[in-house]
Formats: sequence, structure tokens, C-alpha cells
Amino acid sequence: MALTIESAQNIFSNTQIPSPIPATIALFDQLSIDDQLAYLWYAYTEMGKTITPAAPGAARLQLAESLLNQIKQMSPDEQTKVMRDLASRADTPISRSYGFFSVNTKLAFWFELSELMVKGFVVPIPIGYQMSPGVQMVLEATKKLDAGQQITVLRNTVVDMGFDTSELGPSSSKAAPEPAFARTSAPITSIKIDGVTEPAVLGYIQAMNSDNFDAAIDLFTDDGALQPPFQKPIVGREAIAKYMREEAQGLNMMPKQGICDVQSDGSKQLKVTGVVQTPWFGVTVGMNISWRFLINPQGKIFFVAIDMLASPQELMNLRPV
Ligand code: 45D
Repeated sequence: MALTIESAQNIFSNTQIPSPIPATIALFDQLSIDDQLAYLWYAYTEMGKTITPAAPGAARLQLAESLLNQIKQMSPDEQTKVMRDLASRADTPISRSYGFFSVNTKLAFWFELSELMVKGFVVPIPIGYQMSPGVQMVLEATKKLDAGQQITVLRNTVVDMGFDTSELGPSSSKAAPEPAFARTSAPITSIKIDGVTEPAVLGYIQAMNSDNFDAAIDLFTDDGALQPPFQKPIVGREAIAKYMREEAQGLNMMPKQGICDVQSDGSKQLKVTGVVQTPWFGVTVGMNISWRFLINPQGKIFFVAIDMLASPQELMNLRPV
């Protein structure tokens, strides 16, 4: 039987991913735009008491520099309007430029903007803003999340801001090469996963841990797919390679345990659980995740889904289904 992405998506369907992350974002989406901005500001500053992202490198900041300079020179009211436009995904020149940024450039933009807020060059929340009770509710829900889930909520809301440029085709800024994340420690290369010896899986983790995306891509079938957390599958080697160069740099992947189910056609279904660290927060934040691999009879990766786990208990949920 031919392998299909639809059936691959359902392997290990007992993995608990209806995680509190989409639930929190759904609450956030119901807030007014000013409440959304206020929520994010409070959540970000509250989180900053325990963890703060690493400053983005100069090369990455340069991609956002002209936008940041424009905003710096604006009046407080104009600055508030820019932030409202970004949060409501309005079609404005600034909101379009932002929409063309890569995920990491969007994060770097907000990182720098928050520095400008602290220094008093940019207003954090609209002058005269009155908080609605809904904000407090979403903040309470956020406090119950672990650090890995909290930074994912922030990341996903930041990614969704700005005008959606996906229908507009590539722009010159979209084509800007993605600056590398400097690794602060040597990549983790000796991978041992309890219960898993599959070479494609071990090779994948090892390649990703040294940002060797060409080696990782070689492990996929031509029509292979990668499904990031809360996203649709990215299909085909070229698309996966582009995605990895933009969004998978500098990650530390620490798989711990897994199971392997050999099917009658010779394909294998594997579920591996473990912890991933993002270069934005390094060793201070670990995210509990699972990889669900479908390996074809020739030993190539046909499909891999990456899911944020609902809770640490899920790390041990390794029953075949
Ligand atoms: O004033 O195997 C706000 C893949 C607004 C690849 C702000 C992967 C208000 C394959 C925006 C709040 C990548 C899928 C200010 C594995 C406001 C693979 C500022 C998984 C100032 C394993 C906010 C990788 C700021 C994973 C500055 C799971 C916020 C990676 C900054 C996960 C937030 C990475 C930052 C995550 C968040 C990174 C920097 C969750 C970074 C999050």
C-alpha cells in the first residue's frame, strides 16, 4: 500500500497534543486589539523576571532596522497605531514589511522594540489604556503553562501579526539570507535514544543538532513531509530545506526514549519523546516534544511530525496506536 501523508499524520494518534497552547491562544484571539497588546506586554514582562531571550545578532537586527528607525521617530500616538495595525494584521506599508519578515526576524523586531520601550523611545501600551477583565483571565491561564509553552504562545502570536503576505509572492526582503544563530556550546552529537536504533532517526537528530540541513534532507524521500507543531505538513525536500534554514537553526535536540513499530510492508512507525531548546533561550527553557516518524521500507523518512506535548507525563506515553 502506498504511503500517504494523510495516513502518516494519524500514526500514534494517542499523543496528547490538544495542549494548553492553542487553548490559550484561542482566549487571546477573543480580546480586543488593545487588550491583546496589553496582554502580550504584561506576559512578556512577567516572563522576563525569570527568563529573557538572548539578544539577536547584529545581522538579524539589520533586517528589521529600517522599520525600527521609522517607529522610533514617530509620535507616541503613531507608534500605538503601528502596533495596533500589526496586531490586527491591517494592510499598511509597515504591516506588509513585517509580514515579509521570517519568524526569527519578527521575534528580533519585537525584542528590539521592547528594548526601545524600556529606554522610553517607544510607548508600550496606548496612553490612557484601561485593562478589561478578559486580559486578567488570559494572563492567569498563561501563568499555569510551563516556560516552554509560554514562549510558544508568545512566538505564535508574534508570527501571526502583520499583513498576511503569503499570497503576494516573494519580495526582496523575503529573499534576504537568514543569518546564522551562533551556537553557544558544542552541538550534542552522541545521540542515544532508549528503544530506538533506526539509523534515519539517529542521523536526523545528529544532522539537525549541527545545523547540517543538507544531511538531514538527504534522509527524506523526495515526496517526504515535515509537520511542525500546530502547522500543516511541509512537503518535498526543497520546501523542507527552506523551512529548516529559516526556522530550525541552532536547536538543541535531546531525544530520550522511543518505540519502533515495524509494519507488514516493511515500513516503520516510530515515536520519540524528549526535550528541545531554542537558541533564543538556550538551556534555560526546555520544551517537551515528540517526533512521530514514518520510515519507508528503504529506510528513508517519508513523514515526521513534531508536536509540543501537553505535559511532562506525555514524555512516557509510548504506546503504539
Ligand atoms: O510590547 O525536528 C510582544 C522544528 C508584544 C524543526 C512584545 C523543530 C507586545 C524540526 C510581541 C509580546 C523547528 C519543527 C512586546 C524540531 C510588546 C524538528 C515582545 C522544533 C515588546 C524539533 C515579545 C522546534 C518578544 C521548536 C520579544 C519546538 C518575544 C522550537 C520573544 C520552538 C519571544 C521555539 C521569543 C520557540 C520566543 C521559540 C524569542 C518556541 C521564542 C520561542
